[in-house]
Amino acid sequence: MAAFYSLMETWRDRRRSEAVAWILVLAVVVGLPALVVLARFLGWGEISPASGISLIAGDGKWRPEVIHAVVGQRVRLRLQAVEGTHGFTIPDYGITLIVPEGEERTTEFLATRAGRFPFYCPIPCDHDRSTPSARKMAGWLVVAPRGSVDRP
Ligand SMILES: [Cu+2]
Repeated sequence: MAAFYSLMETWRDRRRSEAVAWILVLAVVVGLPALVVLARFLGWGEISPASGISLIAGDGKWRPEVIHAVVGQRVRLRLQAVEGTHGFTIPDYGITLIVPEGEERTTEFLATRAGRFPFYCPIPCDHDRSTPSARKMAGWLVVAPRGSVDRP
């Protein structure tokens, strides 16, 4: 009889651990995708793979002078200095780098805030010397709100 009870006990324990295992499997199989969908829905994190934007410094300008992104987008900037050594900074996004003449640099950032953010060349290059007070080689990063479609 004792052996029978012991067997029943083992069977019940096994049923319980099986149930726990199933709950864990369900949590991963159903819960994880649900969490991802929820995250997208609530607007956490990125919405798309990196979008690449190329900027070229030369002739006293960074071109293009306006670059676009959407909140939630990861933006990869490719910066080339074809004439002179220049810098590139978007202070609001904490981006600053120097691009030596004839070289290129890349940087990535996640567009987290909508708005218009100035960029410019922060180093005293030739174009700054002519009019020291003006921010030369300047332009705008325009970040549209999430979900907007009016982008180039
Ligand atoms: Cu410059």
